[in-house]
Amino acid sequence: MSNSDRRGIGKAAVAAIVIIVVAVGGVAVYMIASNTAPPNPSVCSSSAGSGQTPVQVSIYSGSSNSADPPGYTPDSITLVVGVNNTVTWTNKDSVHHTVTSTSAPTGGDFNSGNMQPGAVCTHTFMVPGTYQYDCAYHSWMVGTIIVKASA
Ligand SMILES: [Cu+2]
Repeated sequence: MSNSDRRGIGKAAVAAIVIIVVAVGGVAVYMIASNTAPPNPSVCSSSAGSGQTPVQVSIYSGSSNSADPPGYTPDSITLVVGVNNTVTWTNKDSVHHTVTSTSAPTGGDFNSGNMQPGAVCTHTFMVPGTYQYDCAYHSWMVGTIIVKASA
């Protein structure tokens, strides 16, 4: 093999490495951008309302699949202020999700921010009304909460 042949192989190898680095970097940037951009600050807390056991909502395994909606179970719940007005969502899926209100009574908007796999978000609802929420990453994930004033 001549010296000029060796130089040609070296340039091809460098070009291949550059292409691989750019491709991998592009995928990494896309994954970060699509997974870590929640729209609002998180309202999650770790504590329930006074003496309450939170109502449990599961973000089940496979909820990121658009063929397996609605992504939350139960997807519709009714709460009464002072009785059971605290909800805990648990991300049991293998990808990131959010719990983000799309429709809420005035002052009632809520957002979990990014929830990584295994993450838990607890929120206490104080404003009566009807709430709709979705996942900021998966538009087919939708849930409804009805909050009633204390009796
Ligand atoms: Cu999601």
